[in-house]
Amino acid sequence: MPTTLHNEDLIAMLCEMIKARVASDRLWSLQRQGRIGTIAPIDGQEATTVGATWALDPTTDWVIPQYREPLALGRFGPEVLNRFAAWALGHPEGGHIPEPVRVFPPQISLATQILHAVGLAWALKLRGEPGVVLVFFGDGSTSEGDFYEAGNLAGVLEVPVIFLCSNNQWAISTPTSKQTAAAGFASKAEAFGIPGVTVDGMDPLAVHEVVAAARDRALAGSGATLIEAVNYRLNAHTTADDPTRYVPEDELAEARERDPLVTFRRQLEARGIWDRHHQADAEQAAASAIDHAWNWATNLPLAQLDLFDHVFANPTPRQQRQRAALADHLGHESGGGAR
Ligand SMILES: Cc1ncc(C[n+]2csc(CCOP(=O)(O)OP(=O)(O)O)c2C)c(N)n1
Ligand SMILES: [Mg+2]
Repeated sequence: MPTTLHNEDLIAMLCEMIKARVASDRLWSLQRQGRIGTIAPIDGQEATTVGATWALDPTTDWVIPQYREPLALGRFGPEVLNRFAAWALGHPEGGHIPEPVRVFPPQISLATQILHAVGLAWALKLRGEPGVVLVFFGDGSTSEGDFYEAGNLAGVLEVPVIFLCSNNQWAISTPTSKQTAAAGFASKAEAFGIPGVTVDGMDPLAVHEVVAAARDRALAGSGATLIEAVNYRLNAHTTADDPTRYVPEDELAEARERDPLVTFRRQLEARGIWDRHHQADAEQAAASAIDHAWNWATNLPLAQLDLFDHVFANPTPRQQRQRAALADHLGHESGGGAR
């Protein structure tokens, strides 16, 4: 797995960042049309996600996202975007992990995925399998107990995990200044006995470099690293949020100047490997990718009754009602409860 990036890698990275932004905008508009539920845009966090995943090997490494990153995980295969569209539709297929795609489903329950990452990395270590686990989480998630439990266990076990805190400066309306009194989120690594690194999360090449180093360290058997990628949430928290009520206008304007889609594009133009034709082609390809994902998701067969199996031994009254409604919808006889 080369850690040196060639021109074709840089082009592929910018294409993926553009795809993420276009897909994010499309899902936003689908939500406004009432066709999907709440969605969390990725604007401003594309460089962090893409830079990090380009340092990984999709054939051996694993990614455990929070709820924004699946828009920018094309490095691990187009299936990730397809399944994200299904997830946005509330289709159970959105939670499936088809082999061999090594990406977990989106996680909304803050910080729980950090524990899953340590467990998975521990399994890789016990089985002697190659690969590392990279887990994304937000600045707000670092206030959860799960973050500390996971970090502590990873430090003790020396497992091959990379903790990537995508610090977009906000946890809904809570700014980082009210999230922690520590000198940055990377400093929390000290309590776990692992290295902590802060990086410019608006620069995909800088993120790539620190994740590649953390991966080398993990593969050498030296254990975990905590990376804080400092970026900025350029859009609302979710489609249910109104950031104009709390994000300072001047701060947002300053962050927009550092929009990674603009700055990285300029870098590639300066290298002579990108121009407006490439840009138009990339935007067209991005629109096709989200069209395809949406078509795939909307053409999936309806959920079946086994959706309710293996949830609770004794289904709740609400689950029984939902199961009966689905059975009715599917034209089946309702079993009305546990099977
Ligand atoms: C355990 C838990 N508590 C609270 C929430 C409600 N909640 C959803 S998103 C969010 C803010 C998360 O902020 P951060 O971790 O910084 O991620 P970001 O949305 O900024 O990417 C909160 C509090 C939740 N989803 N899970
Ligand atoms: Mg945040």
